[in-house]
Parts: sequence; structure tokens; C-alpha cells
Amino acid sequence: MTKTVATRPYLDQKPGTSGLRKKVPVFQQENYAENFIQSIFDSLDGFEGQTLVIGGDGRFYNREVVQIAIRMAAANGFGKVMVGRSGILSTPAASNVIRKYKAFGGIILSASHNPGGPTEDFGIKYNTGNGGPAPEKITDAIFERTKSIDAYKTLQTADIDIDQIGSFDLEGMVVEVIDPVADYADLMEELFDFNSIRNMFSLGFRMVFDAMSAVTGPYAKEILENRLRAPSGTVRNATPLPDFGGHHPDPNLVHAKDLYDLMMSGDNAPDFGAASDGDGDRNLIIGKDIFVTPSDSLAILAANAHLAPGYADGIAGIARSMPTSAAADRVAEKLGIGMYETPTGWKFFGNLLDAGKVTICGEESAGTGSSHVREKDGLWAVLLWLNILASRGDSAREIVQQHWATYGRNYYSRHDYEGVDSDAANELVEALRGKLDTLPGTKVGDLTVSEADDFAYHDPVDESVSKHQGIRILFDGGSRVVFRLSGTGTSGATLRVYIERYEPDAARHNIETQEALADLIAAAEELAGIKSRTGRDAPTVIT
Ligand code: G16
Repeated sequence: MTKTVATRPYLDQKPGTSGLRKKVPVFQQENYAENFIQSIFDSLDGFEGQTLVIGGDGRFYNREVVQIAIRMAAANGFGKVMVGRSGILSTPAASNVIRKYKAFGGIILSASHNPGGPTEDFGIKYNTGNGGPAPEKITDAIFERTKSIDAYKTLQTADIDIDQIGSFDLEGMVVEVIDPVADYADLMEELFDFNSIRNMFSLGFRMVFDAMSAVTGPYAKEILENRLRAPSGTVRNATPLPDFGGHHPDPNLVHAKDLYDLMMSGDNAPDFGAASDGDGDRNLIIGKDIFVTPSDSLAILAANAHLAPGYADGIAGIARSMPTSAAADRVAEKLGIGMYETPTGWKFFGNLLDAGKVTICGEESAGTGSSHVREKDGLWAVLLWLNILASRGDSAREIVQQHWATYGRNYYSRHDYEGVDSDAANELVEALRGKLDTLPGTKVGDLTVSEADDFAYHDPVDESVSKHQGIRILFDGGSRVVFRLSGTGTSGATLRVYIERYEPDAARHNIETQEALADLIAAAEELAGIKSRTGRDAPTVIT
């Protein structure tokens, strides 16, 4: 039976870079999840009788919110929900299901790379019918609605069985529980040359994929070990756990350190290492004895994509988020295709992909993807790498070094200061903003500032404008530092400092990254006063 429940607004439900992310106890407050889900529905038009996809990364509280979302979808008039078995769908798999079955949209439950558990993070995000994260116009409307919501609709019903594949009726709405892996694995098989990757494995190629006890485990097992016949054990930490085994499911050099150490362990290291995050959209790529930065990975994938059957006709264009290095720009220039620079956040790629302006997109934050879905896609990036390795017969290290020799190297690093005082972080950014006009022409150490601005994006498709997307300080010679505050953290503020130097000279391509960037790192400190303003002597994470 449908019932309408009176509620009171919560005033902190503003979606960030990727949906609403909060600590689990915040989500467990009375009607907190219900308010947000009803606000999503209240901000949409025309879904009566349509299909909604529901799934998440399996973190703590996933099952409870899946039940809430199914009941509310029925009470609000959806005709059908498609739910991943046991409430599981990786973010790229959810995007694929929305697109493949022409759903109206989807609700994805995840806080991505943030830790999970009873006192850790949870998140809810809405994706539209193109399979991508809702654009700002919709997330703004949702936020507005959360501020005045006074009731939500749900069903009075016992728990719904989401653990068996099949369909049933729930008070006039069809509930279809689907295999979370099959459609996605089929799509990967269409895009990549599974025969040559299989052949490479059969000849003894060794890889390790660390699923970080998160959602990609079952996907990677099915694709790498079953379909591509990589030896059993290739996928590590393959069982998704509600608390990710107590780790941060964040594929970076700090949280995937075991994998990094293994890949750097000398002659016996595997040929290729990779990892994905909590919800399966990020990727980490480490060749034997070489870490590939996400920015370089984007450039290399774009330059070699034509080797995979799904991209054999070439790519239409490339997009990258502003803080991502300009390595991909050089590839676009050489290929004579469009290059787009967007704000941080996958949602900004949706219009470019839908309009056919770009095929491949990427972000420095370990996200790469293509027009096959409307989310970044961790396993997709790993499989494209494998396809390129199988097709070229070179090692990952050779591929990276040849790429630098051809295009030059963009030395790149990101310094994160996590959990800093929010006021101090905002003041730091404000102070930089305040001096942007006077910086050009000034000297910082031996560097001269050529340009300084607060990045604003003018979407070429819908002409929307997004301001204040990061402070950019460019120096003579093309080096730069960028400052912005993360939109995905859940405690305090995270200051991100992105540092980049272009080095065309191949004789200077093997300098240690922090050393190659030392003068820029010092300039960032001098310009922003990070130590004095945040009280931090060093970054929390360097990638
Ligand atoms: C999300 C977004 C990405 C963004 C990343 C980092 O990733 O989808 O587009 O690059 O956050 O954002 P920030 O620098 O604001 O923390 P994910 O994997 O968390 O969904």
C-alpha cells in the first residue's frame, strides 16, 4: 500500500562533485535518505511508467537504501526497476544498464574511493537516461527541493528479495533483479580484441589486478580469469566487503602500496599491475618498474585506441578535466582532433560525448573512459591497456617511454592536504583569487607568472557556464600550478595542488618526479602560504 510520510528538510543535502556523500550515521538519520531520493524524483518530469536502475558498490548501508529506493520508486509511479543482484552494480555497469535498456535514469549508491563501514562514507547519486551523472541544472534543482521537502511517498511492504535473479510484481511495479556482471562483460567483449589478449596470457604474460575488496572483484574475475583465461589468482582482494576490509578503496600509490611495491620488485615482478576503486570507475595502472600517471595514461590510451576493435575507426576528440596534465592535448594536436578542457567532475563530459565531439575522456583523479558508457570506467581502461600491450608486443615501460620520446613528457604530481580546517582552506583560495590580476609578470623564485585565472567553463553544447573551478597559475614555458578544493570529501576540506612541467628533451625524461617539479612545488608554497594557513608541513597524499 502506498503511503505518504511527513518529513522535515535537512539543510546539508547539497550534491558535490559526484552526488551526495556523507558519513553513514548522517544517512541513518530519520528520513535522511528518503528526503534525498524524494527530492530527486520531485526534480524529474515524465518518469511515470518508466524504468529506473538501482544499484551500488555494496558498501555498508547499501542494502538498506536499495530497499528504500525500490519502495519509493514504486510509490512514485515508476513502471519498473532494474536492480543488480544483492543491490550490486558498479558505476560503469549501472551506466551501461541504463543505456542498454533505455531506462529513464538510475540511482547509484556509492561514495567511490572513500572508506566504507558503520562510521565511514555513503553516497547517493542520480544518473540520467544517457547513463551519465545528472548535470548541474538537475543537481541544483534537487538541492533546492531538499530545502523545502515536507513529505515523501513509499510503500508499506515487507523486505523485497533482491538476491535472486528474476522478475516479480511489487504493487503494480515490475522489479527485475539482474546479473550485475553479464551485460558489462559482454560490452567489453565487443570493444576489445579478447582473442589476442587471451593469447598474450596463454604465452605467460602475468598481471595482477587488485580489486581492493570492492565492487570490481566479480567483474574482474569474470572478464580476466573466466573470459580471458588469465591464471586464477590474477584478481586479488576479489570479494566485495561492506567495509572494503577496513582499507580505503582508492587506487593510488598510498592505498594500493602493496601492488606498487610488487610492481617495483625487480625481475620477478608481474608484467602489468592494475587496481580499481570502491565503485569500479577509477583505475590505477602500473607497468613493471613504471607507474603511469592517470594523465599520461589518458594520452597513451588516446594515441593507441585505434588498436582496439571498438575504436578502429579512430576517435572523434578528447576531453580532460582542467587539472589533468596537457599530455593528451599533444595527442589531439597530432591526430588533428578536438580537445576540450572541462571542470573536475565526470558530469561535464556528458554533453561532449552525447554530441559526438569526443570519444575518450580522462581525469587526473584516476578516471578514464569513453563513449561506450557515460561514466569513467576502471576495467575498461585496464582492458584497453591489455589490448594495446597485446597488439604492440611492447612492455608497458616501453610504451610509456616511446610516448614521451614522441610527444615530450608532462611531469605531473598532485599534492593533497586532507581534512584541513574548512575556513582556512577557503581563505587560502580566496586570498589567491584576490591577487590573480596582479600576478602576471611577477617572479616566484626563478619562475615568471605568465597568466593567472579562476577557471570558468563554457559548455559548447548547452552553453551553460560553471565558474570558480580552480585557480590556475601558469608560468613562462608552459609549467603551471593549480589549486582547488575537493568536492568529494566528507570531513573538513581537502586542498588539492596540481603541479605540472612540460619537458620536450628526451635526455631529461628520467628525473624523479618530485625533483623535476621541485621549483614549482616551492612556488606553490610561496604563492599560497599552505604551511602557515593550514598548519600542515607536508601533503597527506602525493600522487
Ligand atoms: C569524482 C568525480 C570525478 C572527480 C573526482 C575527484 O570521482 O566523478 O569526476 O575527478 O570525484 O573530485 P574532487 O577533486 O572534487 O574530490 P569519484 O570516483 O569519487 O566518483
